[in-house]
Amino acid sequence: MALTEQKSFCRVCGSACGIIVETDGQQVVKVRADEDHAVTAGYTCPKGRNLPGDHHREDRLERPMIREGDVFKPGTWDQVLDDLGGKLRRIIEEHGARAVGLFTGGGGYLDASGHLSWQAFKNGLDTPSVYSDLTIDSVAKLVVSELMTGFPGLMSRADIARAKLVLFIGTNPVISHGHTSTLSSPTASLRSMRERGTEVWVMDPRRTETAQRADRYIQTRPSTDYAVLAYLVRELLIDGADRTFIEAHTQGVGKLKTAVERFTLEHASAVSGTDPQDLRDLLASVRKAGRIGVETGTGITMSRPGNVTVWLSWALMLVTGSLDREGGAWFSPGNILQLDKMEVPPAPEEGWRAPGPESRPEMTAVGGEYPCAALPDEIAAGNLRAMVVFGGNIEVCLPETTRTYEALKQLEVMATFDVRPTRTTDASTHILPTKDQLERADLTYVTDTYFPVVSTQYTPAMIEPVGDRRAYWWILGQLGKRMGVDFFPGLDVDSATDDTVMAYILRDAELDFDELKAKRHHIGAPVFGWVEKYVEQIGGWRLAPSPLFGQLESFAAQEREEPARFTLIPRRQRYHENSKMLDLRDRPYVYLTQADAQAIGAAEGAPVRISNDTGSVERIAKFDETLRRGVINVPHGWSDEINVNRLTNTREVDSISGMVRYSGIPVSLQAV
Ligand SMILES: Nc1nc2c(c(=O)[nH]1)N[C@H]1C(S)=C(S)[C@@H](COP(=O)(O)OP(=O)(O)OC[C@H]3O[C@@H](n4cnc5c(=O)[nH]c(N)nc54)[C@H](O)[C@@H]3O)O[C@H]1N2
Ligand SMILES: Nc1nc2c(c(=O)[nH]1)N[C@H]1C(S)=C(S)[C@@H](COP(=O)(O)OP(=O)(O)OC[C@H]3O[C@@H](n4cnc5c(=O)[nH]c(N)nc54)[C@H](O)[C@@H]3O)O[C@H]1N2
Ligand code: SF4
Ligand SMILES: [Mo]
Repeated sequence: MALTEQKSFCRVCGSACGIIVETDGQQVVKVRADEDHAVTAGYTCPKGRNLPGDHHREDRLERPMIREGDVFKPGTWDQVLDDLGGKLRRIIEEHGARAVGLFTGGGGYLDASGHLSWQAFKNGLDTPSVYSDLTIDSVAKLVVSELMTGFPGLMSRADIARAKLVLFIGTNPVISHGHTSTLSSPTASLRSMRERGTEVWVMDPRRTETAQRADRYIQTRPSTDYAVLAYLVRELLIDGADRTFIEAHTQGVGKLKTAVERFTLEHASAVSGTDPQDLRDLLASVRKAGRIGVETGTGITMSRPGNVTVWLSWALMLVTGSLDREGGAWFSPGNILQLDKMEVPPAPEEGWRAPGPESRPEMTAVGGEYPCAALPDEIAAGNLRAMVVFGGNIEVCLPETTRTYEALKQLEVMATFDVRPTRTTDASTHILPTKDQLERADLTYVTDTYFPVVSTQYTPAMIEPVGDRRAYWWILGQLGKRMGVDFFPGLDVDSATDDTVMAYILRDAELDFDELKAKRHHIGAPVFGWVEKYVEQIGGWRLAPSPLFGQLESFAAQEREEPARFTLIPRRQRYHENSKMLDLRDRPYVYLTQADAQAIGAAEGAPVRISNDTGSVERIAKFDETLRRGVINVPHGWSDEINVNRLTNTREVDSISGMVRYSGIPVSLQAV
């Protein structure tokens, strides 16, 4: 048989690298980088190249199933959807729509029809019980955008092609390929940035792979970077700020000045545990650069001062006249999302506050979603009786695993879309096997605004789906018939194909589907100045919105406290993506410095118990001298007893967003 080669793009992570898929009939033989790809230009990582192995894995899900007691019974789609539709309908009749919740994770939003289906389900049922990775990942960015611009969901990204200085804080793109803004071929990108004369700075408690390729690195203590940013803003407001920009485009500079007043060099370096000379040098470099770009990641958004740190990173870019400006940072409007064409009333300075989950009165809904941390309480209170999981591994990714997993098992219905069995599917009542990425046509949809240029890609399916796997849109469309809900108004789900669904997603976009399908990739250059339209409506960028000002004030007391002896922070690894591809190469270690290990009498390769008030986890010790003393990594992705989320909790959440804390967790360590 002859090998066939087709172009596609990878969806293991949001970076959407161009790939060439070699197939022999229905056998996927090899995936390699597409040298001609306009953005990723011949780059892939080992996860993308592992797609053939992942597709042909032995334990894949191929049949729809219903659980009866402890066993899963395969059925036909008619049987499984009749049963599921009937049960969901009854629960809604008896308890209202809010009793049916939904969640989407990486197996949902990285599939265009998965994301469409999650939105369709939420809109079709009109349930407020909406959950996603947002409130266990990046919600700080949404909050800051809403408070500072009146418009939620604007994610800034450094103008890497022109900025004279780029500062990476709590993000390690060499491994992750970026947080809400991707850095394609990260090593090559960093190299060309430096060759063009961009100074690259990194702040992180770990000397990361990105830090090792930077000009300068500052090893901050976890959860304290905001102090460094506040110091920079304070000093720039005294000398070096872009007065013309501040005057013309911002409001609240006096309030910002008050907010950062306490962050003298001495205070900032004491709080962040850094050498004052490093901070002085950074300030000098920022002054010299003029405009700068700041990139933040999960090391920030998962920490207690997440909102405040993202805010001060924007404030720093505003006082230097860098935000929405060439040579600073920009916002991608996206070809599909078209953020620049939206007509939305601006949010007030306090932000939009919608009622939150009833069982957690201190929480509000943010971005139309309930915080994930509320899930176990909502189930215990009987408010939530069914969950439909759109490609999430919620046993692994949610906080306080023990309690959350027990709660999930109490649900009357849990229907999960996935391609392989997990502890989440184990706890489900209905399993809905979905087309994997090689089996479906797709678009870069949720990731529309993530790329280093304005970029949208289309791919056809590479092979036929195995077994009874179906597309999200088909499964949901058929379920809708059983529930009496038209989830996709204007789309005939009996005659539709993946392509007609892609065209349906693009129905309001200027981008024409047939054109995109023909050329596969639509690219535009970075665009500057368009966010001005939104901020002018509110009288300029809000430099110091009250809720953020309040949070910063509230940290003052804690700044004088002694840090915990051991602090856990998150870290992404090269060979797995959250809970995907764990079998490829990475092993579930606890990473710590040799000195810290010796201090507790642990040897490399020996088990160490990590514990706190929530729970405990045992892992094999691995020395890592890139970590700051007292800081440890217990990477996430693994389930059950070694799941790091046995150490995280559903109580200590952010007061504005309900975001869970996954960074800066005090723990104790014991050699076992
Ligand atoms: N302690 C701690 N917890 C964390 C984090 C952390 O750093 N530390 N990170 C958090 C973050 S940022 C995130 S985004 C979440 C991630 O949490 P999730 O989004 O739940 O995690 P993933 O493992 O990426 O994927 C979810 C599921 O999608 C399935 N899947 C893969 N491909 C497909 C497909 O094509 N179709 C379907 N239907 N399913 C598919 C996978 O088999 C997997 O079971 O975890 C969060 N949890
Ligand atoms: N290979 C791989 N790539 C991935 C993923 C994966 O699991 N594996 N996951 C994907 C997902 S879901 C996401 S959300 C993105 C996340 O993308 P990133 O946010 O870039 O994630 P990380 O690579 O973990 O980088 C976070 C960094 O924050 C640091 N950090 C932790 N706490 C603090 C702190 O308090 N201050 C500072 N300054 N730094 C801190 C950590 O040491 C780490 O280096 O990655 C995506 N890409
Ligand atoms: S960085 Fe790796 S996992 Fe992410 S899209 Fe590219 S090849 Fe796929
Ligand atoms: Mo994430």
